[in-house]
Amino acid sequence: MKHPMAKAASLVLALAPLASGALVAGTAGAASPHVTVTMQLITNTTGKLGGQPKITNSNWTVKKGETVTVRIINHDDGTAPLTGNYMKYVKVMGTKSGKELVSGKAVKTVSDINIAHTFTVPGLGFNMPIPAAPTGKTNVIIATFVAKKTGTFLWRCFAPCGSGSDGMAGAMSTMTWMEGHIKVVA
Ligand SMILES: [Cu+2]
Repeated sequence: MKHPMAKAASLVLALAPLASGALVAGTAGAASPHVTVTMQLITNTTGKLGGQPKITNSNWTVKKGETVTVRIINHDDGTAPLTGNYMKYVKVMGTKSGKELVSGKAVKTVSDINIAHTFTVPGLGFNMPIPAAPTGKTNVIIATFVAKKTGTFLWRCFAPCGSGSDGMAGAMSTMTWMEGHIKVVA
């Protein structure tokens, strides 16, 4: 299926050649580089894990010290409340403002019963709880951070949104579905 963002993405990629492999919109600030990474949280998936949720554009690269805005367009109206040690991920962590925007509203936390997924990078102390979208609609979750160290960091979702008795199999244990890598380069 043709990605609705494809046209816009190729345009901005042409403007932001530094941020390879990502849907990145560069702004031309000379002093402080700033990129935007856009991911989509989709549920109309096919194949072996068909029907399970997936975060698109799951591997991307940014530069140490640049300001990165992560923008997640969430199409998933289902919830998967956090459990056990993962309950801490109801909180927004590691963002510049200590908050994230949920469809324009700044929040520090998302109520557990409304959580659909998380976008969590433990190695960077960064966490975005993703509330379920209104039925049949999308919500957009936006947060900004600065990567302060180089390396390759695993991100993952900590909401039990996959298959199996605990919801942690299937998409939840499959790279590029509910986990991926962020590379921070010098
Ligand atoms: Cu998830």
